[in-house]
Amino acid sequence: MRLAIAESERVRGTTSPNPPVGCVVLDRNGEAVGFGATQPVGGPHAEVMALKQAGARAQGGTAVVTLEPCAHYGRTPPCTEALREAGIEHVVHAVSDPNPRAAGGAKVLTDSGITVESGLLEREVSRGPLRAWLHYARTGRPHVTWKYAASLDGRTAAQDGTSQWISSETSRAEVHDQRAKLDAIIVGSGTVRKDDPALTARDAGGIPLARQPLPVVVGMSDLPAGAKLRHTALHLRTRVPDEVLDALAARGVVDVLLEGGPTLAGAFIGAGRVDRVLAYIAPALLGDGPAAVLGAGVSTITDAVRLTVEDVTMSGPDVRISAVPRT
Ligand code: AOF
Ligand code: ZN
Repeated sequence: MRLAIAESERVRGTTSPNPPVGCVVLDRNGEAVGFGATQPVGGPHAEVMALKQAGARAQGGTAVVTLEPCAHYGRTPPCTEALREAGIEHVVHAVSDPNPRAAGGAKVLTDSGITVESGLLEREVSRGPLRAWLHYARTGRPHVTWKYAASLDGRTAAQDGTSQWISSETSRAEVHDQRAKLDAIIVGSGTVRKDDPALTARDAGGIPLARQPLPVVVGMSDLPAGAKLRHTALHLRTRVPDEVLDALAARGVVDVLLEGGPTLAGAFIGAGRVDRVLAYIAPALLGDGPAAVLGAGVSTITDAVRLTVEDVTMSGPDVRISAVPRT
């Protein structure tokens, strides 16, 4: 399953609105003979890719998949059929498919005499590669990660507004890698005026990576004539988070990064539309600079948006914290 997760990670950012699924086929002796991951929409699912590589060695073997194999004719035929035809005798999957159109694969497989085991590394998969898609499948809305960098005292800039570079080079490189695996990045039009970001994913040498997320600018005002995003971004003239998310869902966007600024972050937090907070905290104190969030609707301590920390990791000299709202 760890190998299947690694396969799925490779295609993250290329499959939406379908899930990035990974699959490994083992032959009857338990040797890994086929690896596969979901292809872009309309293309083969992970199981079909792995079976193709395994060829005749799949006969009597096991398929290990991060998501329950689909049982439906969608844009592609059911994976349950492909597994049966290849002579697979055992299927192990991590997460059950919440999509009512595709679900039921486990039962179809069992009914045709294949043994099925569900739930292996379910937590890793549902928090990792399938997290955004599971949220999208259950709610119909894209999954929103709000990312920010701040000083240890929670400031995102100095008093005079200067903010380059609070976080370390390591953290910034990490952010570029993440961008390449996303469907879209949202910023407010205020950030475009202030910082003129390109929102591209770049390597250490500043060269754009092959895979680029859709840049999205949110706000009522026009973008400045010379802005880098003026001709590349989708400009949504609203400040209402659900209108933004509906417009993105309609374009098949599943996994979104919200990058700023503080007013837009406040609007999403206040509307309950931040599904994960990713904070890069630099060991610096800025004193009187602006805060990371404005107007999240918290006026007294009992209104605080309480989170649960999922992960804390050092990112160079910075601390990276991943936290999710308490349910
Ligand atoms: C799998 N393996 O690799 C993926 C699955 O329109 P289709 O035919 O591409 O089907 C899309 C649905 O199939 C998607 O919403 C999800 O429920 C499931 N995705 N299933 O067996 C895969 N990507
Ligand atoms: Zn399938």
